[in-house]
Amino acid sequence: MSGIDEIASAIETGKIKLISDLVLEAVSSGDDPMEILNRGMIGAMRIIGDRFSRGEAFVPEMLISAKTMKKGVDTLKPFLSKGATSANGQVIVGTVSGDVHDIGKNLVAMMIESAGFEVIDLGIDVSAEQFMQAIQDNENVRIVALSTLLTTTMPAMRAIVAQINQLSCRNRFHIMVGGSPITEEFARQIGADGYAPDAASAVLLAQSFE
Ligand code: B1M
Repeated sequence: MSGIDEIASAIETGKIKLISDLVLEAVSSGDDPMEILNRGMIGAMRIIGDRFSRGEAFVPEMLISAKTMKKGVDTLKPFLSKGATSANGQVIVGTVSGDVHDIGKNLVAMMIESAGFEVIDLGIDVSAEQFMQAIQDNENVRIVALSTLLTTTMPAMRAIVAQINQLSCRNRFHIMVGGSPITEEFARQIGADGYAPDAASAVLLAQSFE
């Protein structure tokens, strides 16, 4: 089994104690960190999600896989990201109210940070009021980035974007949205400025706003 396959298997089966060593071994044996992330980690989360959909895995399994992935991403982060600067301005990031999924949002935050933006991460279950307070508190905000993974919280995303769109300082920043149920069409309908399907595209979108 290749190092990347071992990482995928460890995430699928929630081998949290093994994951850091597996990631470090894969990196030192020359595996590309982006390939480790995309094929080893994100691929494994897709598999556990499909098993959940078929009734073959349950919330505790999803949770332990998520914890294993987080630990793996923490180990991989120094090899992926160049570290924070605020050269390109601030980006407020959060998962919308009602939704606690944060792995995708964290990846988007990490990649955007490594592209030279200062990230202000509001975490999960973030309300319109919290987004708006952060916008008011940070003068150099260039982008507000909202994530959601649940179809049931898409209305919350719509409502939050609608409220942010009422702010008098709205022309100071762009709004981008993403997450597995989100589409370009939905982004346009709710009044966001852009949609990105994955973390790498989120960076390109953020840079295109400059
Ligand atoms: Co949840 N869950 N979950 N879950 N979970 C999904 C999303 C689901 C698709 C599983 C399934 O049914 N196959 C399903 C949603 C179905 C739907 O809405 N149609 C689901 C469900 C139903 C639920 C619960 C309701 C289950 C329950 O309790 N019965 C519950 C909801 C809790 C809540 O939020 N209120 C729940 C709970 C959980 C856990 C807590 C156990 C755990 C999350 C832990 C955590 O995040 N800390 C969990 C997990 C792990 C998943 C799956 C398996 C994996 C998600 C993930 O991390 N993927 C997921 C199945 C799946 O996605 N296939 C599932 C890896 C990650 C890198 O991808 O997050 O898509 P993703 O991010 C991508 C892109 O979407 C994009 O870039 C990222 C990187 O490329 N992206 C953006 C994301 N945000 C972006 C923002 C951007 C741009 C791009 O700009 C701002």
